[in-house]
Formats: sequence, structure tokens, C-alpha cells
Amino acid sequence: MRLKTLTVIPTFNEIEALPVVMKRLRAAQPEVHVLVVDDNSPDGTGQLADRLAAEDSLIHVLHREGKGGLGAAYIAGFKWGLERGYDVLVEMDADCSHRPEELGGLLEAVEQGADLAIGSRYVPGGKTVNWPWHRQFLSWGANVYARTMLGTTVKDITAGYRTFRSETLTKIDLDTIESVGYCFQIDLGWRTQLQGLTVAEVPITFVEREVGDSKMDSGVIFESMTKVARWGLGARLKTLQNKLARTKA
Ligand SMILES: Nc1nc2c(ncn2[C@@H]2O[C@H](COP(=O)(O)OP(=O)(O)O)[C@@H](O)[C@H]2O)c(=O)[nH]1
Ligand SMILES: [Mg+2]
Repeated sequence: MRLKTLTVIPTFNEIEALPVVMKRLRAAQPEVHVLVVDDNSPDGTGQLADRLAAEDSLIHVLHREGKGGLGAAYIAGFKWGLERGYDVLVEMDADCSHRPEELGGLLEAVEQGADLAIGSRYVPGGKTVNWPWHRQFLSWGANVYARTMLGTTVKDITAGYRTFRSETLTKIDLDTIESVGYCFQIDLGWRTQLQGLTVAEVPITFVEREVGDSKMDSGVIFESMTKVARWGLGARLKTLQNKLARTKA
């Protein structure tokens, strides 16, 4: 039996992209439910999502007051899904960078036992298409930085195409997450590993958006750099304290 699945799509000014991703997702995975989490987009994406939901009982919409960051939108969406008993929760961007046709592979990894499956650009078979060099460089740098600071073994820990088993999100404790922006991805990946849960990386082809604009900005980068450094140093300090306590005992 297929697990009851909810795809969470956060949106901010995605009026052109949303109908396209929705059409492709409903075609690729007709049984999967969708939740659009819109942060009161000035371009009317929220109202468009309402119209799509009125025509299709598997589409739902969560409206938030204003732009509150990708991490905050996902946490709200995940809580919505957990309260309604979904078995699997999916992260997917609205701009089709995460190709809906590849969701099957990620769902299969979870069905086969992964607690978290990440759609990865940096394992054999994974790649990016049409991504400008500065974004490739930033993504590569962020992954190297996260691996060095946190000691994680995940190759693409900044990736945002993911499927979570609901128990994974319960164990992670969403209420203690303070990441607002894109570093939410690193935060969740690392927390999953710290819990001793299984993270699978499934190769994907990440395609740069063809419509609308990126919401990545310097605030997102600053938050990632400072938070990741703090988590890494905190973890090292804890290990050191434990070692000292053991030698004293
Ligand atoms: N609800 C909500 N969605 C957001 C926010 N920031 C980004 N997004 C969405 O997150 C997804 C990824 O953003 P995108 O601009 O494509 O980032 P990029 O691919 O890294 O350039 C898109 O679906 C955006 O609309 C936010 O503050 N709130
Ligand atoms: Mg994008």
C-alpha cells in the first residue's frame, strides 16, 4: 500500500510557476496531496492557489501573514500535515527546479526504509542544468562549509527536494528549530543524522527556473554561515566537555 503523502510547496510571488508545477505534479503523482504555503504574495499567488484548490480536492492552501522565510513556511506546512496524519511529507520548490517526475524515486527510497530521502545533485547520476556559475559556486561552497563545520556525510545537505517519514519530523522536534531561511535544509539534515536516522541520497537533475525570480538573498547566506558555525562549534564543545567529564570520573 502506498503511504499517505503530502507535498508541501512554499510560495512567494510564484504566480507564473505555480500552475505549471501543479499540473506536472498532479500528472506524475495523482494520489499525492499538495499543500501550498503562501506568505501573502503581493502578486496574488495565494488567490491563484485557492482557485486551484477549489477545483481539486487533493490541493490545499495555507495562508501566512507575510514573508517569513522558507524554513518557517515549511515548519507551518509540516505541522499542518502531521496534524492530519500524513505518513510522508515532501519538500518541493514551486519553480520546477525539483522535477515532479522524479518524486517517484524519492518516495521509493522512503518506502524502502530511509527516514529522509534527499534529491541530490552531488551523488553519481545527479546534476544541475542551466544553473549560473555563481549559484553553482555558492552551493558547492555551502556544502563544503557544512561538511567541515558539522562533520556530516551528506553530499548535498543544502538540497531542498526531500521526502521525510512523518516519524522523522516528530523526532527532530520542529518546535526547537530556529532556522528561518534556507539554512533550514542543513538544520533538518543534520538533526536527522544526529538522531541516528537513515538519510538516503537519490540522484536528481536540478533545473534552474524559467519563470519568476529567485528569493535567495544575502540575509539567507549570512544566516546559514553564522548558524552552521555555531552548531559545529557547539557540538565540538559538547564532545570536549564529555571527554573531560570521563577523564575526571
Ligand atoms: N512561503 C514562502 N516561500 C518562500 C520564501 N522564500 C522562498 N520561498 C519559496 O521557496 C522556493 C525556493 O525559492 P527560490 O527563489 O526558487 O530559491 P532558489 O532556487 O535557491 O533560487 C520557491 O518555491 C519560493 O517561492 C518565503 O519567505 N516564504
Ligand atoms: Mg528556485
